[in-house]
Amino acid sequence: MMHASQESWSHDKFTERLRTVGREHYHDKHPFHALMNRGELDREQLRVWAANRFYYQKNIPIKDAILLSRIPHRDLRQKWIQRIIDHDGTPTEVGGIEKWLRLGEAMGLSRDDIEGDSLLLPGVRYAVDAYVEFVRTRPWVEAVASSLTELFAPALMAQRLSAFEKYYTWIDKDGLAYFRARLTQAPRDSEHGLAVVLEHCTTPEVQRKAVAALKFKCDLLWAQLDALYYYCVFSRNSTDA
Ligand code: AHQ
Repeated sequence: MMHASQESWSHDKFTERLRTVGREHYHDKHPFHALMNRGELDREQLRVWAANRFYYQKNIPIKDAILLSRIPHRDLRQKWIQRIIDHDGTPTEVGGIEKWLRLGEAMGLSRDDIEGDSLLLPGVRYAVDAYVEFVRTRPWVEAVASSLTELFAPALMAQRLSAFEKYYTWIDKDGLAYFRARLTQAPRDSEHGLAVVLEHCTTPEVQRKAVAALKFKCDLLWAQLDALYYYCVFSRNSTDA
């Protein structure tokens, strides 16, 4: 609903509105991440998390390819395509999806377990599918805005890496290569994404839709962890400490 009094936010004000969404809703604050970062997850719980997060990871290049096909600016596509390469890799370069499979193997999962979605929880599936559908159907700049959760990811990646290295020493350190790569890829991607959103969201209505897109994405990240928290904490007997 447009109010006549609404004016476009300055870049600083718009950026602050976006950052406030993360401060209030990003999934670094979810109880499941709190358990993980305190070293309180057992091996089975970590395996279920890794297998479910794989469904999110394998859909990232799919949503980025959909988004790429909807960006009307060649210079933006030239940058955005790097995200697909980062995850799918190349015939000579291991990408994020392969690194995540190796993380799962380092936790004792088989590639079939992971790629066959045998451990996939309904809530995770529907949250991830909602993300892909959002990118497929919303205006392309709102889809770019939804990726800005990565403004808040580097701190979480650093926290996660140190928790894994301190508490989950049974996981071979080489399995953590995915998180190390994100420490540089996430800031690069979110810096570009923010510049695109600031440049192309120029009316009060579109700016507010971009903030809503970021909140939507925070909610779908949160929903995945709700499903995992329920499964890991309430609905199974832990058999493998
Ligand atoms: O590993 C992650 C990743 O590759 C991406 C891409 C990006 C997007 O385009 O939406 N979001 C994202 C995220 C990744 N890891 C999550 C995590 O907690 O490990 C965080 C998530 C994000 O912040 O959106």
